[in-house]
Amino acid sequence: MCPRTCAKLMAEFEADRADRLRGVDEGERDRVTLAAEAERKWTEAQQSVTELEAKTASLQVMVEQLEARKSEEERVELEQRRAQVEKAQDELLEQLGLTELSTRQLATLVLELGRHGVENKDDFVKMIRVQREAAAAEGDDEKEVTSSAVDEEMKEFRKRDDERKRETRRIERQIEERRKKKEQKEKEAQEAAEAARVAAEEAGTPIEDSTTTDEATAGVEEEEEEELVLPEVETHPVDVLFAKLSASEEFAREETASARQQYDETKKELTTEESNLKTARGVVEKAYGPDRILLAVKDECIESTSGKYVYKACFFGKATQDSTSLGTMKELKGEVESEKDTAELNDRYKLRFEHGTKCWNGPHRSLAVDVVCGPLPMELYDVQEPSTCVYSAKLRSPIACDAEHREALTKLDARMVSAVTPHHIEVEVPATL
Ligand code: MAN
Repeated sequence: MCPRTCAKLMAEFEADRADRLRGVDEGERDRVTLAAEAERKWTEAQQSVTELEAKTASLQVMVEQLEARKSEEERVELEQRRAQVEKAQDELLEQLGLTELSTRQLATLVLELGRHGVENKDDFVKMIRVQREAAAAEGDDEKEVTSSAVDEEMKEFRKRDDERKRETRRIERQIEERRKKKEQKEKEAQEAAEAARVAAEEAGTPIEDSTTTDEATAGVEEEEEEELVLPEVETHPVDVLFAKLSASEEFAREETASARQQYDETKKELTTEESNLKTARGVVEKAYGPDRILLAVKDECIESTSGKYVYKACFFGKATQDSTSLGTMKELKGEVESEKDTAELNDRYKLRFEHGTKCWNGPHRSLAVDVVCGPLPMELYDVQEPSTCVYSAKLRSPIACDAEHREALTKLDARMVSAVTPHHIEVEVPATL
């Protein structure tokens, strides 16, 4: 019996109950907002999947077409390159004078090359010439060996090269003269400075040592002279011919390059969109509970400082204790479980984070979060570690404020109210409500 405290207890119970119901009311209102947000996101995600499916399908077709075009262009390029190389080879053979040689002479030439190799391009041309002369001697008419194009080229080249060598020697001599002249001037300047120093010393006004020779040489003025440049060495005519052959081997068509580029770019775009589609499908394939309510908060993270740690849990993401992983959120299976007849209203929504960093000598860390009905903002609280590396926490969120919650709450509330009416004053108010 509580004749004196009954009224007070009753008042407290009523205040507490009113508070609680207010929280539930607000939570329910916030849940309506969240449900609308979830619906919006759901429609958006579905649209996104539809769009991406269409986009990837058309990209797929484009990629196939572009691949076919690329192959065709590459085939044409190869064909044209072969023709170019052949043409360049023919020209080269012609210019080197190899076309006039018999198979036997050509074979001899190959053997010669195999046996001795060639030191330089001049030797190469010489070896060819030997064979050409042999070919002429074999002929009945003992005709003169006509010069090949490269022979002619080389004659001119040699003339120019001799001139270049003479010019090089001339300039090198000039450079040497200039160097000597400069040395001489420097020497004279040093001697003059030294003489001045001695004279000053004798006159009793010595000049400080450091201001003598160095400054004297620095004082030697460079005369304005034209720059001496050695003539450039010209590329050997045979090298020029071979360079043409190499260029033909590099032959590339712009059309082929552009077809290749278009194919590569489209293929890359397809890969990107396929990955976007995968992500979008991942969104619509998940379970989000009644009204798909959890989609509204997908990727949101809630933090809580407890003891010396900061705990963080992200919907459909990871949970951490500072930088230590407490696991990844387990996908919900179908609808969120609802245990209708339980008095533990607040435990109906459970989120599990599993397979976090392994505990020393223990399990992989995990966190179980019970979602409790309450208004926004969401709050993570009551973080505990009931056994080593096994964590639990509560999350206040409108998510749990659904119709079933209201129904169960009403029933429980009716029971509680009748339990604490004045004619049953000996009944204790349960701590849970
Ligand atoms: C860290 C934290 C603790 C945990 C120990 C186990 O200190 O993750 O919560 O109990 O490791 O070694």
